[in-house]
Amino acid sequence: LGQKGATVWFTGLSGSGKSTVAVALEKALAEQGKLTYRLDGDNIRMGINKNLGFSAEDRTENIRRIGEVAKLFVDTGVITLSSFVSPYRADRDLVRELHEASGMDFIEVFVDVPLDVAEERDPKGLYKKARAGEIPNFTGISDPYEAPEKAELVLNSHEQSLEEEVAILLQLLTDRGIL
Ligand code: GGZ
Repeated sequence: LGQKGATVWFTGLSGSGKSTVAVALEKALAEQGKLTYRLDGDNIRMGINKNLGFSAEDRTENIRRIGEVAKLFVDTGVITLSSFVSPYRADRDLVRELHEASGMDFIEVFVDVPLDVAEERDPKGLYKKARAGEIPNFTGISDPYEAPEKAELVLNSHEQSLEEEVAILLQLLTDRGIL
């Protein structure tokens, strides 16, 4: 394949912009001829993890499996872009350890927007439902989000443009010897 794999792990609240940034990065990497794969709720929670919900135990298992899947992609040299709320620090740290124990790059990117910004966006109306008590254990409303303490990168998608964010990510991947 002639490229080094890595996992770029986006974490943040629902509506923080994780997937938007991942899609934009995927496009920029494709323009450089890089093979990428994007893991998100649509291809994971609908498939391999469709038996999991949003209890703490299920989120932990969701993230563990995604981490293992990401590793398989990295093993083949693919740059894997993962976008999940992944609210628990211990779960993200486990995925980091899984990667690092195999000499694989794990780049944690905290998509940091204030709750009120994410809630204002509410693209799927989920915050409104969560406030109304219709969705239990909703991250940020009735369930915790543990912000990263050692993320490789913090993006403030309410203050930075998508172009700026992609440029920063490409630079980071270059500095890490992945590009
Ligand atoms: C958080 C929830 C919940 C609850 C459904 N809490 O904006 P979205 O819709 O597309 O992103 C959220 C997604 C979270 O799934 P993840 O697999 O990323 O979560 S975790 O990493 O915590 O396992 C949201 C929707 O699913 N959603 N119920 N209770 N987000």
